[in-house]
Amino acid sequence: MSYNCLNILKWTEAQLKYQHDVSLKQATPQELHEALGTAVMMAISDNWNKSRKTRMPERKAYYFSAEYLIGRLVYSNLYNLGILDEMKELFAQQGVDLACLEEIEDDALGNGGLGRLSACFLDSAASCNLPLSGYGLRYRFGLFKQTFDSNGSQVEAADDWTKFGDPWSYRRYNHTVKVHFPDHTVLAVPYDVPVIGYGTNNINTLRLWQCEAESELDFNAFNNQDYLRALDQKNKAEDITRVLYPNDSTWEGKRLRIKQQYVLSSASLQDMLRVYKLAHGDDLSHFADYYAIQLNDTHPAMSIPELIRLLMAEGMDFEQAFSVAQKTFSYTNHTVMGEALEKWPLDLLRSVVPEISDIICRIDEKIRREHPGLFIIQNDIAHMANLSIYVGSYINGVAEIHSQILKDDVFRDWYKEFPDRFQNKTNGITPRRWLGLCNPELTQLISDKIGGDFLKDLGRLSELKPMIDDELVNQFNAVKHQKKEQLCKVIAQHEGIQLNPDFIFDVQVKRLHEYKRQLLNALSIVDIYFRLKDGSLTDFHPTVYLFGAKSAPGYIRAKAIIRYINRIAKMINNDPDVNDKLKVVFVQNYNCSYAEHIIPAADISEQISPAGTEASGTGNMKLMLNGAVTLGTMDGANVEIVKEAGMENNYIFGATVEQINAAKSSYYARGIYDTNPRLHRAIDTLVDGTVPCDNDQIELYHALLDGTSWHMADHYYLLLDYESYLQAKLRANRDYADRQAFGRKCLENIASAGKFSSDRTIHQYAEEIWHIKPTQY
Ligand code: 26Q
Repeated sequence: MSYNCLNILKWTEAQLKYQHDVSLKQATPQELHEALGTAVMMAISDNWNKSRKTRMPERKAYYFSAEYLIGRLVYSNLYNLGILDEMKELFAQQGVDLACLEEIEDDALGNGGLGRLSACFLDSAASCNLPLSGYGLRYRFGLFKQTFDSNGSQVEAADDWTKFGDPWSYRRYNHTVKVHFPDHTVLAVPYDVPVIGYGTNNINTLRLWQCEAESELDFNAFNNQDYLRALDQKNKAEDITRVLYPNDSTWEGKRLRIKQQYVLSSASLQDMLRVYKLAHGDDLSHFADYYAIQLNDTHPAMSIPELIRLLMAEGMDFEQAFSVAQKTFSYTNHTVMGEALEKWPLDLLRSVVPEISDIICRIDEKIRREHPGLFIIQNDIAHMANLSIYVGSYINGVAEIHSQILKDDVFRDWYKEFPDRFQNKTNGITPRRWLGLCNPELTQLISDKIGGDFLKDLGRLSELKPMIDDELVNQFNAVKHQKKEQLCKVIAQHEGIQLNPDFIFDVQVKRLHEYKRQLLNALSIVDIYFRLKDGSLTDFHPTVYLFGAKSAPGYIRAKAIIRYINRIAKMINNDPDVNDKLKVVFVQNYNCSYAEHIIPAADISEQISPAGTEASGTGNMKLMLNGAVTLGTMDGANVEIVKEAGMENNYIFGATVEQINAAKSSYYARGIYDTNPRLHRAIDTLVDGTVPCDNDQIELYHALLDGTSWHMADHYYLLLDYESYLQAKLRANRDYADRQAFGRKCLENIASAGKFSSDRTIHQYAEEIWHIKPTQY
């Protein structure tokens, strides 16, 4: 495999001339991006075609996901092709700095962890030569862009990500399929995105569906009435893939969401059936021999009844079709929280997808007959997770503790009936984007030590362990300092705030949710602030607390937390008494690209959800891999992180799952508030005017101390874990003073991060669920 960089440069120039009539130097970053993208697409086309053709006759896996949080593709694609540095060099010779492409916006067709996981999996499968294709939706608007107004409130703006074109996909109109609803039929038009493997010729495909109206012809109607009706039809079709639902970890039962899910399901399956027939003929009874489908949560679970429907339309009987579906599908669960499990009212389902709801009813009758006590439908509500466990080969959780909770608790009755179906697949992250690309300095340092291309075999990081000595620690600390300097520039530019790279960088970056407890972090910062002011906290190393998070636009409490943190930040950052010790920054519009700047600069990784709530987390892995210590609870993948890297190299605090369960029935948050004067004082800042107060903050205050009609006080146990958290946080802060000892902990974490490569995860899916093998042409 070798790509001719000079050709890519020439093609880029030609594209610029042809498309925009500008030279390399005249081109805007957007024009340059489009032209370079097009040139790269030309360069890879032979390999892409060959990859597709070799895969035709083989057994393959398909990843069905409503979300792909891909991030910015231009650098990662050049990186995976192994030509990023050379292309930078070539452009530099032409007087063009490829750093200008930092302006290009992310492909943000996902919310958070679940969407980013899909993207990491695709990268890993392509890099490991595994035959995995992705199917998803091409939302016209991705995840909203976030700014803060002068009150500190989140303001959302539409993410018009294709405004300057989308060079990284081909519209394949010839593979368009029709999807039927009772009142209209829409076209699902596929856009193919290449998934370029790292260190291999293999290129996989992500196929994203975009809805369009069937009858463009009507636009030629002479009659004005017809024209308007045609426009209505056009909007009605395009509405379906107009926007990504900006929720994360909460479930919203919306009609349009059913339509999205059905389009994803039906279009993808029709496409697979077409390819199946080409490769294997018309006998569909062997469908499951060639194809495995992974459902990324229940969002695409309508694929189950839809496959049964399609197979029956081809002449199979229900039992046969059921059996094929059962062999084909497997389901990954990403949450233990009841409110996030999808449950569709049957009448709503029937009005949007009547045939699907009929088949779900049939499946419900079958399970009630064959497995008394289990159900899909209860009180006229269809439980999509139940459907996915029943009509599937395997169900898995995404970290050991999470998979255990699924068996013990969430799906207890199902585990009793189908114990062999339950598996664990601990999440992972692609080390290409999350180390090689975002932290070339650390990558170089590691490769100087252990040699070879460890990004393809991350387990080799353990070879570092015996090499950790004073010199390596000094080198690591120097790299960390450099990454902090770089981040300071980015933050100065984006937020207008000047930070000092000699501070500790304490980072909490993730979606804003009550269970993730950003408010706990904020309260501890307020407490520290008061202690610094009254002089009771003396041995404190200067620290900047960094937040990055988007809130679902309708999530009032989450938005109140953002506002509160911004107000705290303003107070602290403007207080000369503490300015040489304490800063708080909530960056705007946290996304993949911002993460690529923040994560390499972090010293401390805040992973502070109450035990038993975060299914896995993946940011925790990215931060570990970049040499941050974890300040966290025994939750999600944190448990496995400290198992790998050692308790002594991380800062673990708080109640365990067992302890929380034991405390539950007699939990009295206000009792803790009454007996902890410092916590009392910190919580009071929500309402006492220390910072501007509003009704939503008052509501937050009461939710912590008094509860609501639907929840006990302090549902996420902030007060329960508070003192233990603060002590761990202050201990980490003190430990930082010994730069050798602290740097050693960071390196121990890096050396133990091998397990968390998504290459490992994807191999486990391939072997234990999909039964597919790597192949190369
Ligand atoms: C559902 C219905 C209607 C509207 C929105 C949704 C919806 C969308 C996204 C529900 C949930 C999500 C996202 C969930 C998610 O990101 N879960 C995270 O998945 C990660 C990958 O496995 C885990 O690491 C995280 O712990 C988990 O929170």
